[in-house]
Amino acid sequence: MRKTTLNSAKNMDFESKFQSAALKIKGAKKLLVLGHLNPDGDAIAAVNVVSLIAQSLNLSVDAFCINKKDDAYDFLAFTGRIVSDFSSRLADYDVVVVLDCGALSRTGIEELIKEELKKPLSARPFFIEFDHHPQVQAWADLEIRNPELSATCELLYRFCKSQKIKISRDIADGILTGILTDTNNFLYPNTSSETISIASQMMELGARFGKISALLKNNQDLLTMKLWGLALENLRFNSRYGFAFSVLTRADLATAMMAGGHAEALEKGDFSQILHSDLFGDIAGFLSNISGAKAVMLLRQEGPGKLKGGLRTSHPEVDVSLLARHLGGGGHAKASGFELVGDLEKTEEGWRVR
Ligand SMILES: [Mn+2]
Repeated sequence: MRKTTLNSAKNMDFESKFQSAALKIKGAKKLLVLGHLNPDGDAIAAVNVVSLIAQSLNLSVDAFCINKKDDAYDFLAFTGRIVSDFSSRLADYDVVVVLDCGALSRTGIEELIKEELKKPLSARPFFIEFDHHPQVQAWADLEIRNPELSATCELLYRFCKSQKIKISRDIADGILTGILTDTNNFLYPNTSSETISIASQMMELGARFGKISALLKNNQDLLTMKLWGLALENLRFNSRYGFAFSVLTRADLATAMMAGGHAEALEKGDFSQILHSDLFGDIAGFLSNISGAKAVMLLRQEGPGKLKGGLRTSHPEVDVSLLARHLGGGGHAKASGFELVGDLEKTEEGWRVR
């Protein structure tokens, strides 16, 4: 009973935020849309979805994602117009929509945004954030965040529904791409029955499931593949507790950076390419599907003396957030995380934290 009341209050909250966002976007003279740096499918697709909505409203719209790769996601209608750097001035826009970024730093233009935010609202753009990552800091003028959703594109679907925005075939392709990317074709425990129902609605609207899911499978870069390989190599399984775990050491991260052609960043000790990505969550999500595993933990060396752990389960009766909270972290029943002080060490008996 209590849960229902809370949920409906929450939904009302989202409804009014969706309405404010729609009003701001519709009233924009010049709109800027951006996704996170080194964009994945959800980021590119979300930028597509919002830009296509703006286009259908005859708004002037620019879009960028820093370090966007040239040929990736070209099957989405607006991708060709998303540029890979930002060379204009934020002050030229009256509304800026930030998508799938988690932390402000993932926009790649954190300093520029912070400068704008110092000005009074009347003298700068209005910032709207749509995201499904846990909150790092509150900064946007309008923050629409729901960490319970599989993808930012799932949030945008709800935005379209709520504001009666027509979902064209191109927009449907975008929404489906975001969902398929962030659930790894429905393999991760962030997939809900609602996620699958949205995906099927997108197919009814003409979204190309076969094409998109095949393209996503073939769209993995070397860094990603290498990191997955190392996580699988280090994977151990405790059959007594049904507990699977893996680790990624600093050396592992460096190996993946090298394989991915990021030697230059590596030399500077800059691991942001990996640390500011969704890769760890993706890997932990996948590992939670191991047969017989009630829960899985992925521990990574974030920096010297600093470890981060991700916990996932696809078991209906297991709540990994209890363990996360015990370790000083937090999250949801199916996906949570924590931080530890320490370094990973390989011993004869296995991995240790020292
Ligand atoms: Mn995402």
